[in-house]
Amino acid sequence: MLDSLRDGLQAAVKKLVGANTVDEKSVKEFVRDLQRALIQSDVNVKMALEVTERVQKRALEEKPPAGVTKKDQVVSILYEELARLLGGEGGLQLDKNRLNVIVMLGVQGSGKTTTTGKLARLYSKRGFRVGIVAADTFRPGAVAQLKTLAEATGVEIYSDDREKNSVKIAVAGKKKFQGSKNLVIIDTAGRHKEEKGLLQEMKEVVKGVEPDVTLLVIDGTIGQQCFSQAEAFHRAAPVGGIAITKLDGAARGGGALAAAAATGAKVCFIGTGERIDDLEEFVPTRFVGRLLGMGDLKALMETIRDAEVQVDEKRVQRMMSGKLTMDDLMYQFDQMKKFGSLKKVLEHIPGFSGQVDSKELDKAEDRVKVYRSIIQSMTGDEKANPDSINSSRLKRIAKGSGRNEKDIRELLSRYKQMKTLVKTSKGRELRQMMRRMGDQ
Ligand SMILES: Nc1nc2c(ncn2[C@@H]2O[C@H](COP(=O)(O)OP(=O)(O)OP(=O)(O)O)[C@@H](O)[C@H]2O)c(=O)[nH]1
Ligand SMILES: [Mg+2]
Repeated sequence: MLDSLRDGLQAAVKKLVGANTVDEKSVKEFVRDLQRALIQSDVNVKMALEVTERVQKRALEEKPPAGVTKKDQVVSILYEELARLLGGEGGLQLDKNRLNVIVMLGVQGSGKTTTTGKLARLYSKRGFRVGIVAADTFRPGAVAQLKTLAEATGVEIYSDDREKNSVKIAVAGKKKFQGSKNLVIIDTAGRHKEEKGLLQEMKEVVKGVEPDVTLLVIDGTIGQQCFSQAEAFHRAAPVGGIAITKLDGAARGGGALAAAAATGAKVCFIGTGERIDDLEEFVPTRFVGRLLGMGDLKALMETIRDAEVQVDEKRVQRMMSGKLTMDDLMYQFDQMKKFGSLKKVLEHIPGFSGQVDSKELDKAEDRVKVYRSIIQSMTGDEKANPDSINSSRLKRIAKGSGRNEKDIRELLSRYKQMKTLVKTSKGRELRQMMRRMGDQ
């Protein structure tokens, strides 16, 4: 999907990551590469410049959060800005407890009928009772095409071969499914004797059925022309959402997506192939993540934010006074885990520098699980004063936690190590250490 854009962006990232240092020169070069990749994908020139200027400004001005390298930060800025360019999160807000009506709009061949079938499949899988309505009375074969799709998805279809008025069919279809279904999708005509007639018919269908969503279907291969097409439809009937089809291999897909988002209407779905399952809800962060060969950006961003370890000042003060409890130790382990999971995420991302031995991390996490269960079996007094744990207490804790005594001795020795570290370190060093604990 969107191969050329993906290749262009990935090449730019690779070059940045391969550079010795990230300085003004390499950032500017990175930004030029990005511009080229976006424009080649038919992203409107003005938009491409705007987004890359923001990337450049932020890359030069913002400091990376603790534990994140400059390169990683610049790449994550790119993710954020691209996702922002592509608008908010897609999908539709539907309520299973009532009848939801979707009317499909779009010019001929854009993919309305196919997308109707795909949506029927998607929402049936999610437990909706779906009915589809064949309100395209213009194109011969339209009803048969939809019937085949209805069969493939196992949803009920309403059609009326004798009725030539599409508004009447749409209204009758909605009425028929009222009560028995909770989602009705109405497929309309894309062809008409004249364009004005098509827009007029749409207006009437929308007026007649009062849909919850008018979903405009646009062929993604037209690139940035999406913008004017969406605007023309929006004037005729307010567009509630956009589905962009044929993004599989569409060289101009990047432009189509950006232009559609620029109309202010939400891109809800993207079609990525001719098969019935080739439809997905459009989630810009996830999409951009995939473009760059990584997972969901949002998840990554959250992990990065989580990993910006906040040093708990009260805790530092107490520990400085020589009082170190088992809870403090657990707190440290938890901080380590945050860093660990961040590194694990980063590790899967080409271009990110996380050189992590994930087996080691897993092992460390397993140990922390063991320690946690041991600490849970301690009394309040034992947790506050671990030095009071003698051999009979040790036996009791082992029994209570289901762990062996060796594990408990190991935990106690980690506690002692930590205590020695705290004793010998100064306040500033301790804060540093708490921040960096897992970063080794
Ligand atoms: N590759 C690819 N082809 C698609 C996609 N969506 C639709 N198509 C194809 O595009 C062609 C037109 O799709 P239709 O669903 O018939 O379009 P329509 O908007 O209903 O067309 P009219 O009924 O004539 O207005 C078909 O050959 C579909 O298989 C997609 O996401 N990817
Ligand atoms: Mg059709």
